[in-house]
Amino acid sequence: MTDNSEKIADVSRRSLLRGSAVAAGLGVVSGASLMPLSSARAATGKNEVAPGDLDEYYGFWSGGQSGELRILGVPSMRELIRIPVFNRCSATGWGQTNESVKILTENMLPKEKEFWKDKGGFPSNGDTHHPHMSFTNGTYDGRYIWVNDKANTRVARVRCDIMKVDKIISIPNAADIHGLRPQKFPKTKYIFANGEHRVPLPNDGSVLDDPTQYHAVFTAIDGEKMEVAWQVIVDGNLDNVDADYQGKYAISSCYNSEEGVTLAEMTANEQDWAVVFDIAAIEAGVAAGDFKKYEGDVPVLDGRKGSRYTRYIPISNSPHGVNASPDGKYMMVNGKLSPTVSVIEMAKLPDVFADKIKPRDAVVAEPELGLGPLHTAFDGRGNAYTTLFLDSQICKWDIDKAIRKFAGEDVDPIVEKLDVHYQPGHNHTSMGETNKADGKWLISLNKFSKDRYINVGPLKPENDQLIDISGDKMKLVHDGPTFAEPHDCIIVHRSIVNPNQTYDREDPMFDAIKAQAKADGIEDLDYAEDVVRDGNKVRVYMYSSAPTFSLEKFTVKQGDEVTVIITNIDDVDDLTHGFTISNYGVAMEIGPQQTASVTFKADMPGVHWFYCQWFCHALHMEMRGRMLVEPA
Ligand code: CUK
Ligand code: CUA
Repeated sequence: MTDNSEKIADVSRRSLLRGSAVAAGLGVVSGASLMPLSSARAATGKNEVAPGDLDEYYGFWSGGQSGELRILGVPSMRELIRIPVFNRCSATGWGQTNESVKILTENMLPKEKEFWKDKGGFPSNGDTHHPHMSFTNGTYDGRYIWVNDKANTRVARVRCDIMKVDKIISIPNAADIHGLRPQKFPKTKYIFANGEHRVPLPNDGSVLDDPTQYHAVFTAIDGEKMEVAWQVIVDGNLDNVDADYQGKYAISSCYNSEEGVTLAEMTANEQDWAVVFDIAAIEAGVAAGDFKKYEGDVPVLDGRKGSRYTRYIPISNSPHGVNASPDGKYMMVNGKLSPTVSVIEMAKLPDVFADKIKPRDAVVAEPELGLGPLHTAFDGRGNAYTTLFLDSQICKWDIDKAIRKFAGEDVDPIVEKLDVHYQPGHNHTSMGETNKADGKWLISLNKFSKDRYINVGPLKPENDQLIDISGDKMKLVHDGPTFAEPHDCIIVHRSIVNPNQTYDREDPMFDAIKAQAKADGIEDLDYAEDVVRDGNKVRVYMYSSAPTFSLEKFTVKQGDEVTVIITNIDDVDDLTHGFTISNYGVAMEIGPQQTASVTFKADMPGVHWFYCQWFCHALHMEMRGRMLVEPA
């Protein structure tokens, strides 16, 4: 045995002895850790996707405080691509190209424009939590993905044909969008977005340290137009939200019914609540003019207690995740500080709104599962899988038995508990938030990896674990390290997602550039090699075709505002070029058949090479040219 293998054996022995939590999983987990990885894979088998083989599912992962979205292959857990959303991306130029800056800024609120005007124009950070796909008839339809930015109160939309963001909107009146879900039925119309933190309305400084005048605001976004349709003020904080399978209701969890501002105040009450929103009643209220306007041209309705638009269902202390069961019958509200999950029967909600029964009477089960239930996923076979943050476990439970137990029968709804490593937040099953839940895979998004990987310093990766749920027993089959911090993911069958291989030259995303080129007298943007001067503005048009740019050099004057517009005329799949100007901080991606542009000030005189930074050809290194900047 070499020194190294001794060490590995040592670590394994230590994990064998690490106490009951790990020892419980001895047969699978610790046994596997003594084997080389390849045979460990072979032993479990099913998640192995051999080199060259394709995954069965697309996993869309939020990137947490990195502000992006990621695509993973499931079950291999290979990270396939990153989609920049609210972050600045050095590789693609997202946040620098004119096209991305337009998307990032065009729907900012006036007060944001004012605030950011001397600070780069827009925020370059984000905090994405909840990526969700558009639905038709209760299942994914592969058109869009929406994702929230908690850090800057925004919602973005990704076009799934090109896997790029096409719209970002700032949400007025609300503070810090957290929970986000699209309507599932009949076809996604609204995207529901929870403003988590309570602030004055309007938040313009006229009210400051008076929390009694703070409010949380629930927002419905028209997902097609990407405009706010209406908003509702509620009591308490808003946390997570889900939509039903009937197209009638949305339900948000609310913690902080105390409306406190300190931790002690916020957790004082034994009971908080879930707020149910009656979509048709709210739309009628909007039509009848029963609203006020604050920031923006948005109707804001009053949905506080006693309102006809909402009902408040009491739930034990600080509920968190909200998850609709795939049969459409139930909404699970996860207890967080309570060891329970409250099961709301959707069919009882009309009676709740008609005041025929008390809100609490819509709760038909409340199984006690363990410590720190945060989120619940489903297998489509009547089982629910709830993450237990404090216990570091997934609890599999039988929904029907939980209901029978609540009704007084002597049955145990808990089917199995599986250790995960460590402290899971969200979990998600394959197709599990649709009516096509297929019960094959479960992902546990664990907040801590601790000792699961070689030590990389004080900042450690998260640990996303893949669990096979196709059999009677849950089986942990893969550890996947991830960087900050995928709160949530969705797992979509690959038959639903069909991105293009290249851009489409007729795509409306190129209309603005085409119009500018036309105004500059350029006949064919695709074969342009022109330098157009317009005062101290210079527009440089070129095209790329491996391994050349159509201009070998261009000359500008110091102080000019230069816009470089490049069309990549290669129409081969995977033939992306790039454009970097060295020492100018300029870099962007130009995908096959894409036009991209970037604007900068030519303040530094001299010879500046531009080059292609996306490896494209045997002569990729030679794919370059010169920008000559004449001194003023
Ligand atoms: S939240 Cu993070 S673990 Cu933002 Cu959906 Cu529950
Ligand atoms: Cu073009 Cu590298």
